[in-house]
Amino acid sequence: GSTESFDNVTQIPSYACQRRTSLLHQNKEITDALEILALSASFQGSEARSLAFARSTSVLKCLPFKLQSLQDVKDLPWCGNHCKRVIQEILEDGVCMEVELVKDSEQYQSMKLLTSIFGVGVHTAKKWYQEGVRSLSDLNNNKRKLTAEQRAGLLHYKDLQQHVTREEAEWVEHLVVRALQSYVPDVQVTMTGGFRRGKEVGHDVDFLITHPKEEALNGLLKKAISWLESKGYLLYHHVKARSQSFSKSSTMDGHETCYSIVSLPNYYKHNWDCEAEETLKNLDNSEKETSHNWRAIRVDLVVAPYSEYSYALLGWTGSKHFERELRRYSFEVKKMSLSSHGLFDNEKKCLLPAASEEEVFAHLGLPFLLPFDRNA
Ligand code: TTP
Ligand code: MN
Ligand code: MN
Ligand code: MN
Repeated sequence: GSTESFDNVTQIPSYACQRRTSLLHQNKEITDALEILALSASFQGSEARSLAFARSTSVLKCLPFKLQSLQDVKDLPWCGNHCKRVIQEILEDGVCMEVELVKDSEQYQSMKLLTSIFGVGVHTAKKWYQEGVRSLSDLNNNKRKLTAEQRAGLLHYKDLQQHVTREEAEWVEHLVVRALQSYVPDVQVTMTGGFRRGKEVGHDVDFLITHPKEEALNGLLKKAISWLESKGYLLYHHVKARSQSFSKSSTMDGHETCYSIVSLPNYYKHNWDCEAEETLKNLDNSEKETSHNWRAIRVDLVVAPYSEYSYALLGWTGSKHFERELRRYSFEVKKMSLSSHGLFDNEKKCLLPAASEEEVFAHLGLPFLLPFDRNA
């Protein structure tokens, strides 16, 4: 890199929430490699190692130039010897042997496969791997006890592996808004997660639901779910009730949440503005009877009271690493505890209300970052 770039590097702040990280950057080969090592470490239960790789990956994602030599990373935060070894190998040989070995290993491949099933986390995948499970057919053949979520995950595995496009996400938004508005016409619905950060595809679609009057939200999620179910749109759902007993310092989220799988009819593309049910009536029978004229999409619905909305919006927009860093910064630098419910000042012993995401950043003394710049 040039001298100019080098000067930039020394100014890169340590916490990801202090930096702009857009979706596009110039060192994807290297960050892909480091992300594999982070994932592999988490598969092995080494959370600290996984976090270290995640932090170096995130720093490289905000570099404004393509790395040319190890000199370029000399003064980068979180870029330790292991990370430097990986970078050097990729700069010299185009690949890193350690990463290639991980990718080829049976444990990494099986863990990646198993954790890609909806409802299967690292803990469960590890247990199954130790019991000899290597493939999806191993799971189906075995008389293993699966949760309802995991059964749905396996049933719709192929569909859920495909990316959700923005067009599909917008169709789901239209559907979710219709379901909610049939009970509360002025309900507020916002698409959060990766799509709000500008991603063109996602693994699911996330929505945050709120209303200035708290009573309007009572029972709304359950009613919207029944609406979707009665029209045949719900393939699976699981509701986590609102819990008010969340600890101020924990990252646990107590909002009422619905984790679901929605069926997206294939004909939606030709009939964007039509009511889907009307369209269904007009299809000829041969079209109706094709075995798979819909596809499964993962959808998360979160309900937040208006007073907590800014915190919920910030918390559900991500990225996951950005959220982790924002909480770490709040705690370590500001002595405050951040969650998707609020911000608690541990020294003044008080909650800090916020009417917008901008106000949350201001409470934390951080320059405001647009969702597009939170792709840490
Ligand atoms: P995801 O939907 O898992 O991820 P994503 O939308 O960033 O990416 P993808 O395209 O793969 O779907 O999570 C969305 C955000 O919600 C993420 O920042 C983490 C956050 N979140 C939870 O997932 N669970 C929680 O309990 C809380 C509080 C936040
Ligand atoms: Mn998402
Ligand atoms: Mn994801
Ligand atoms: Mn999600």
